[in-house]
Amino acid sequence: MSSIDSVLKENRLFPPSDDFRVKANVSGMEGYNALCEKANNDYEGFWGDLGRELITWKKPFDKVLDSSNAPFFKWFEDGVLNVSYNCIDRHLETRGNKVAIIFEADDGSVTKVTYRELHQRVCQFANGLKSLGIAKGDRVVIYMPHGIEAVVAMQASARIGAIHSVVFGGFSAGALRDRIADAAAKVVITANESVRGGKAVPLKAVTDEALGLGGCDSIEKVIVYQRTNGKCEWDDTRDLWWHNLVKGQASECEPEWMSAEDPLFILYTSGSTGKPKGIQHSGGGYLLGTLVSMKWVFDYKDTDVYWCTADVGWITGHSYVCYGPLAIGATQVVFEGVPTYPDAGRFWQMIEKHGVTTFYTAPTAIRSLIKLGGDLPKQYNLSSLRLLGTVGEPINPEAWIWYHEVVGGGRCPIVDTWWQTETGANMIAPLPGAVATKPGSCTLPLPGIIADVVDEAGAPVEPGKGGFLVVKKPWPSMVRTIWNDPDRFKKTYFPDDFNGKLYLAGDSAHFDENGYIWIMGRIDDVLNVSGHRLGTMEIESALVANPLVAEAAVVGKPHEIKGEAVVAFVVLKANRPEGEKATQIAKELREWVAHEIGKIAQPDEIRFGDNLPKTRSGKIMRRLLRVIAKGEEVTQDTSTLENPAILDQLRHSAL
Ligand code: 6R9
Repeated sequence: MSSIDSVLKENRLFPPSDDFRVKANVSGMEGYNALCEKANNDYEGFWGDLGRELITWKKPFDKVLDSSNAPFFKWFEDGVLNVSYNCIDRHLETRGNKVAIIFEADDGSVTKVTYRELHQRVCQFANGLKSLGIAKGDRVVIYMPHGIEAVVAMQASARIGAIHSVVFGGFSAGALRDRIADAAAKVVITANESVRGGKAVPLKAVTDEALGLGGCDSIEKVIVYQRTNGKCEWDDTRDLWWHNLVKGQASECEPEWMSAEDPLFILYTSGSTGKPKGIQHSGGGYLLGTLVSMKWVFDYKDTDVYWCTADVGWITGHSYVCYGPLAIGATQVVFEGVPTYPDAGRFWQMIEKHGVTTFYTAPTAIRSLIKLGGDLPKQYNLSSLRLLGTVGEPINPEAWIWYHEVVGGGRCPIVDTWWQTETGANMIAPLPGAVATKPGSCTLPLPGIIADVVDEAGAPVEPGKGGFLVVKKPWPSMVRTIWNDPDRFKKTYFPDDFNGKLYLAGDSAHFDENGYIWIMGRIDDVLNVSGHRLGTMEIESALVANPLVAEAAVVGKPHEIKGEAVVAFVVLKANRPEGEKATQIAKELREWVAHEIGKIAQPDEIRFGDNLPKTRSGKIMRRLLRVIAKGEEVTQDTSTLENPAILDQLRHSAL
């Protein structure tokens, strides 16, 4: 990939300024090394001390780590806590009147909520859920617009010990149905509509459609937050308004006291097969991961105004909107809209307006904003910023330098944070007052995270050579299992290839001569489109579910803004279409995929063929499809192909 080649040449180092280093929570490489050494000498002692220091326990734990049933590790299991108590109640005495959330709606209107007000809202909604019979261990699906109520719904679930499963508001009815059914949820919390970029999305109508698809018999109630004046269908026996549910509810709600190992949430993510995986996290370890990273990676200070732009529908919105910032007592901005509405200056205008100090976003957003207005940040006063972050995909050095210079005024460290839905919290990232940054590299693992790059045999590879990114020891915020599928958990993350001992991240990576880690991309059939994980198999199954389609293969190709674009090779049941007809069917198929999965999965390019390149044993040669998608010449040996002539046809059929 060309972006990776250019990344490889990057060697500039950006050490923290003296001023930043002196004030940082982890100061200088001495500070970083001391923490690493402590973790190396006494791993459990290291995490145990952090667990006691950063979490408020109802009953403290005695045992730190239980590996007796590896890879189903348990952390702090005999400790008792409530995550919502840690995010809200424990701040009331000292920070009750501090603003917890500065919410900016799509239209620019602002609502501020203090910790005391948030406590009241969460308690009332939690009592509302309880009045419906929702209790510890029940699953609650949240399909909501990004905003205060989504955070309240998640916190309220955590408060009563229910397990939430947030489904991103851009997913389709089919995707929502699958997640409701897999989790056997009792309730869906949604809104009549969401608003993004001035456009309304009918979330309630999609929910109705999802429930109508079948398989959702577990659902007893649908709670609807009224976000707009838009009308929606209503089923009196099943649906109830959020405002009616909370009316008259007490503003106190005793938290459910939980074992640290009780599940906190499930979040579905794409993998190598067509079926998304329900990644299951538990309360204690997860909370600790978010807190540690808020402190070390985001160098959290009480005076900060923190803003993570991710939607709560993704893991980044869970860890760095709903949980981490609240657990540490921060004031944070929550933004409902999109970076380009009403224009590409929205982020910069909001940073100025709210005095944001810490800004965390995705490389794809940065790249699109450069393209739409590389000089726009200069029109705003961004002097409040002191720290910048990125997440979701590798950042190309050009975008990094622009972010550093134009947004950060050359003075803000950039934390390029590598982590995953499965890891729960940041894993590899520069601690900004210690580690010198290098554009394009996520640099060094956090203290206590034992990451490595290994070959097929599990042996470490030398610098410059690519290999599998692995984690060698369990860590507190790690995935506990895949909901309903412990075998898949084991096979996917702790495969026998490495004796079941190493956590396999699914990314390839290499070390450079400074010992810094560079992420090269996924090793499985997962695409990273605008920082979102999409399984090629999921898109293929959606395509072949269309009555016109006989066969489909999906691959990625590099894309300037999205990182990767989706390319679908399609064989129809009827003859290969040409001209107008081909354009028309391609359009239909794109709409079909949007309807089956969501707009984010729509193929950017569709290529019709009479067939797909296959080996004599019938395997689709995806390697060749990738080359064709990139528009490159096929130089590989094609002698094992059943039908070599197909390559030429596919090369010329892009739509
Ligand atoms: C947090 C999140 C995880 C996958 C991961 C990797 C890619 C994430 C990255 C990065 C390079 C970074 N990824 N952060 N690649 N540099 N800083 O994105 O979770 O949606 O589960 O995706 O994203 O490929 O394996 P998730």
